[in-house]
Amino acid sequence: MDIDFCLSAKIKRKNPEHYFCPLTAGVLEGTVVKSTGKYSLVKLIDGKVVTTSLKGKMRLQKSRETHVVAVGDKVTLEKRNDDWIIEDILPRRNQLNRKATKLSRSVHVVAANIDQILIIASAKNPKTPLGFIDRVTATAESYSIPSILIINKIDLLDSDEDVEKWTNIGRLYQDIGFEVIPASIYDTESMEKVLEILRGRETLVTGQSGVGKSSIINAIDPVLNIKTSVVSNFNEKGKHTTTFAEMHKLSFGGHVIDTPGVRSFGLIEIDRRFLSHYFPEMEALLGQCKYYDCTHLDEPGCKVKEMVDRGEIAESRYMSYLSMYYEG
Ligand SMILES: Nc1nc2c(ncn2[C@@H]2O[C@H](COP(=O)(O)OP(=O)(O)OP(=O)(O)O)[C@@H](O)[C@H]2O)c(=O)[nH]1
Ligand SMILES: [Zn+2]
Repeated sequence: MDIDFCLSAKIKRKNPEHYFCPLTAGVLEGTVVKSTGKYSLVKLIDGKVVTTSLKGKMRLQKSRETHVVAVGDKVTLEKRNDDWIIEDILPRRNQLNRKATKLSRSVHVVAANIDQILIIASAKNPKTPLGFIDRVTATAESYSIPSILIINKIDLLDSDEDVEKWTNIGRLYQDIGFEVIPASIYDTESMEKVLEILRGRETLVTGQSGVGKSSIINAIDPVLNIKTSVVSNFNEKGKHTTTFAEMHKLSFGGHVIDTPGVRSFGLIEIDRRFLSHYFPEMEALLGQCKYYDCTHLDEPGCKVKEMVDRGEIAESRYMSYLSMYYEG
């Protein structure tokens, strides 16, 4: 520990009258790498991972959140006897929420302090619905977090028709402004592209079960050896192997946060009146509809609908917009 760390911990402590130096008081900083609710795994600055529990009063705070501590959180810790206690959560740069259950208003913080979201879609076995991609990109946009789309398993595309279909899907998202990488774990070049995107950054990886999240991370950084699951040929749903979000350190710099099969990802904080702001191609038309508060559903003089009718905005994107609008 150096003197800078001592100073930063002093400044970050909430009560000025309680300033003290962690070098003497035994307070340490760490990053939450896994949280199962009551207990969290925290990586200390020296790389050691310790099991921690929350200080009693912290468990009662922020009642809308089912887990007070999230993966990616920077925390201060104290060792009492043999137990590590999380004293405080340092202010978050950002946080990603999702509904705790489909109907509930309480939120589960999936991760905090992230630089980007890697959306892994699969071209086949299982085929990712575009609605899933749109839901994640809209959520990411609402938090101003960049998202990158990986279209995985392109090695499985065995007809010209399917190849063309996915090429067009890739182009659609590229034209909107997203970075798109067609990929396969058997194609080194695509894996190298993904590696460069991950290098030195804090990345949340999301995608439905079986799309190849763990396989891609393992292909890029074999040291990690994340558990992979075998996709059933019958229902294309894939076995669920990941339960809690977990942060993994990449040997070439940066971290990935592996998320459990995401059911109702995000959207809880999005006011549906602003939903079109999170579809960049619709946001670009802001102010061009006849009514300033146009919902783009069926108002006359709606520029968004006009562009959908003219094929300038993809029908699939508009359908996703409608489905999120009515759901939210
Ligand atoms: N053909 C092909 N198979 C792949 C590719 N990527 C992954 N797979 C296979 O797809 C299956 C599922 O991969 P996983 O990496 O376990 O998928 P996951 O997204 O981590 O799944 P969960 O842990 O359930 O969320 C495994 O049998 C992989 O071998 C790919 O690019 N091409
Ligand atoms: Zn409109």
